[in-house]
Amino acid sequence: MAAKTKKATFDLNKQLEAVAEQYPTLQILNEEGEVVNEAAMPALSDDQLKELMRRMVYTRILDQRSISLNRQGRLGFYAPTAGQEASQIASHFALEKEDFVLPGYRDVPQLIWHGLPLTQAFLFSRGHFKGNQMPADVNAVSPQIIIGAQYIQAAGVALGLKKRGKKAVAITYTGDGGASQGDFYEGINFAGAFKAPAIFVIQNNRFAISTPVEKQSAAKTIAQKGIAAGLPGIQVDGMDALAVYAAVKEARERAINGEGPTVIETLTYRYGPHTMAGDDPTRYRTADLDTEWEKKDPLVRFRKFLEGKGLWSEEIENEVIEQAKEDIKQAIKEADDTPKQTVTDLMEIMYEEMPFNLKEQYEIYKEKESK
Ligand SMILES: Cc1ncc(C[n+]2csc(CCOP(=O)(O)OP(=O)(O)O)c2C)c(N)n1
Ligand SMILES: [Mg+2]
Repeated sequence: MAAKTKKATFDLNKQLEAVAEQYPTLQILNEEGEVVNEAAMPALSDDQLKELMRRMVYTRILDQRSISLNRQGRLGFYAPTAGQEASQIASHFALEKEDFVLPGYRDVPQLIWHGLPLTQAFLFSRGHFKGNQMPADVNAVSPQIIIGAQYIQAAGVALGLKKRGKKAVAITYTGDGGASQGDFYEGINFAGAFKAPAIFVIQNNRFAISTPVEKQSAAKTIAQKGIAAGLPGIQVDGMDALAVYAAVKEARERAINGEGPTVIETLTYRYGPHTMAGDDPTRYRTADLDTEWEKKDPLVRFRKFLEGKGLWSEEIENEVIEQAKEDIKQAIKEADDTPKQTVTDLMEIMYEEMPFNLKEQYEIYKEKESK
């Protein structure tokens, strides 16, 4: 007699769907720049709204110029940012100066708006050590290249802020690919257990280089990954500056009120290649998908919204563009004028006290460099 197969006492699909249902996408501005969620509207003054737009336009120009400079051989490593402005700039806009930023390699704009001079951002791109030295008043570390590693560091920094009684948060950014890494889970789990004031942003731009997000995980959203660690999560329209701002602002308030960390997934898209090192997006993305996302452009919809309020014009935008171009010209000149790094520079910044064997080598290089 054949053994009867036991039936599971739970419905897996129902379980997964019930979880996903709890993560609707927060949107405030639709693609036409119309407010579709008045209740979630953040309290931003007219000047703040204009400043947010100014930063997004400036960052788009910085991206375009960085791509050109890279093609001319005047920049090194560069990961394009166009398309992700709402996700990057509006999330940063909800922070305070004392907050600590732990970015990934695509998040140089947040560092710049946190106070990293453009010249240093260009030096970072060139692999110059000066690009990694944060000014004393900039609470940030240089962009992380190891996918997901910044999530564990952010948990630690946030715990440090808590122990010192600071009313500040640590914010970190990774991508959809980063959310598949072990470090991602370790970071959110630790921060949750210690109620550390951290904000974990996942910029889901649908691809980890060429791997589509559908192949990264069976989870229906990335936002829901927080719940197993006891963290609230929210999925946001990452092309909508107001929605991203509102989510991060609320997460920041929770964090500084001692309520612990939050996971925020922003649905976004990078228009350009993964980096300027040579991947060809046409081999893994369709033109239709590009067009679909370009219609959601964060600058277009925010511009329409501001124009509707009489806060923005072509003239203001052109002034921002000119200012950005001027600043970039100046900064790249300063980067060019920065002395090349030497072997002894690297040895000096690496150690507070140099080991004796390196001291010997140091003297040899000092001698060589003086010639
Ligand atoms: C631990 C680790 N594995 C692999 C890589 C190579 N790598 C660089 S970027 C990248 C994709 C990351 O994608 P995602 O997290 O979605 O971020 P995005 O580039 O889309 O912003 C990979 C696999 C790396 N840098 N570190
Ligand atoms: Mg990605």
